[in-house]
Amino acid sequence: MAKRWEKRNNAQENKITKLSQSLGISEVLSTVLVNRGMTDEDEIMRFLYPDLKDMPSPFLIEGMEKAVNRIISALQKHEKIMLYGDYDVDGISSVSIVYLFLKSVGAAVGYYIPSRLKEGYGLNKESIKKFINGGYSLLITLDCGISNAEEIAFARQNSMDTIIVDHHEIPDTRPPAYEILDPKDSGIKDINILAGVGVAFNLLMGLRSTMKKEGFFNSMNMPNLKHYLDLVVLGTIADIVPFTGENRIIVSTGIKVLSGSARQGIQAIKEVSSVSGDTTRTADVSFRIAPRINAAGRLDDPAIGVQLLTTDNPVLANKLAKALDKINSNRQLIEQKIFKDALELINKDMVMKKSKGIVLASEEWHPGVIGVVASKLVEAYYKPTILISLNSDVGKGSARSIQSIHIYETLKSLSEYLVGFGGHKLAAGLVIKADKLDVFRNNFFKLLDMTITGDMMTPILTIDGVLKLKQITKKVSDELKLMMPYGTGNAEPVFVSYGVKLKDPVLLKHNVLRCKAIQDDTSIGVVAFNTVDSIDNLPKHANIAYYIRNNSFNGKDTVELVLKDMTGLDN
Ligand SMILES: [Mn+2]
Repeated sequence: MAKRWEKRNNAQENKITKLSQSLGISEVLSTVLVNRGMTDEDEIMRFLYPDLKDMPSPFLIEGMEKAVNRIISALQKHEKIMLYGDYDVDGISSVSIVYLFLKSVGAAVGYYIPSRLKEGYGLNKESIKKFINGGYSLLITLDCGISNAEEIAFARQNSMDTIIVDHHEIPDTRPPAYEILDPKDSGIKDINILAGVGVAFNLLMGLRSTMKKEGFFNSMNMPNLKHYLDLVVLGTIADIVPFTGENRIIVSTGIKVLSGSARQGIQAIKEVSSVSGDTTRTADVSFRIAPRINAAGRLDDPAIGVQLLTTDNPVLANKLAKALDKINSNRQLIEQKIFKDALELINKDMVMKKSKGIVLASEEWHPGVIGVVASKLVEAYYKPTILISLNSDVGKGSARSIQSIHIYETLKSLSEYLVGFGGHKLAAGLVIKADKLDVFRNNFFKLLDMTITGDMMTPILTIDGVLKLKQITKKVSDELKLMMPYGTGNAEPVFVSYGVKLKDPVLLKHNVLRCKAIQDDTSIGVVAFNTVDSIDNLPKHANIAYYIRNNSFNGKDTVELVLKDMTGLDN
């Protein structure tokens, strides 16, 4: 699919040169940093060399002191503490670290993860009743709770205090909790991006430092919080939060801790996911580990994830990891089937083919998997997409959108046709009556027709800088690695070179193309994935957009360009 190239704000040359000289970095790296709005030298050094000692104080999160003191009082009085988490990787890793920490300091602690299918998202009164009957007097919600004002009021009426540890937007009605820890409360940009598990980790930092001050660790071992980062990194990567501020420190340190993790559950899940031990990458978490842990929440009992991450029994860990792997294979099959169904439905529907959005419904689609498929359809068609899983006269839908369409706002203006909806800019969920489907669909398309104009339906490729090929050296490529790990909010830099010659193309297996890019006296190897299906279709002159990476071949590292997009200049 053709892309719209959009350059980042172009900073003045003198800033770039100045920064490059004062920090001793290449003009290429300096261009990327300055164009991304970084000019403060200390900030840049902290960005290039993320370090745990730069973690912001946990007490920057409003309410931390009061929450910590309540938990310490529960410890002293041997109160029973219930942890209640969301069923995704973020919720599961949040519950796991808080559970492990509280256990290690001798707390009476239990946990509960609701079933996605039977109970749905967030708290419910039925489970709260069970906790109260079980003698629990303190409830800690993790990666959920902020939208459960009614349930939390119910807990309060029954003498159970609730501490909310969440990162979702705070609704107009603040729940009557004992305390709310949600970094969205603060305007601090380095922390209001935390995943749920990042907030949970902050709670542990706050707890540990206060307990240390109060002498708790004179008589027991002080937990080493760095050892929890293998779990914190899971939820942080899986929740697709920006890799900036505190998250950058968590991910860059956490991925190393994960690589060397001795935790039984981590070793077992890596084994079934074919992830190598000592060099675990963020992509391994996104595409191998997280989907397996998530699969349990989608199709089965999400508590399997917590059991896996908290057990120290290697036999049990292996058994649970294998179970997750199997559920995940099943999830993949279901997903492929729905994707295939969806493509067929789109192809035989003339309206859908021409429309600026996609709305499909079926009785046969599993509600736990349609969101993943909707994302794949957005990738394939670049249209706002809604998939609905029908159950007799009611449908549950997952919506995924493109950059220029705020899907939550769009649903809001069509709310007269919906039973309910919620979500964010790019992803949302909805509930609809089956007999309202047609009218909803027609109005959704009409609305998109009015809103989507010009090139809004062409995906954007953000360009970090324009380079001459001679500026690209192995040294530059090595230096750019300081910007890793890449992810949301810290994308791998994309550069453009204008008017290069493309020579000596070879098409390899799996649609991999190799050729040379030549400009003046410089020639650099290029690799392209799924770009052309025949060498004859490769232009001889082009403007190219690419990543700069190292290619290791026969033990030799050379710099190469990984092609992202190109515009042929032959005619
Ligand atoms: Mn979350």
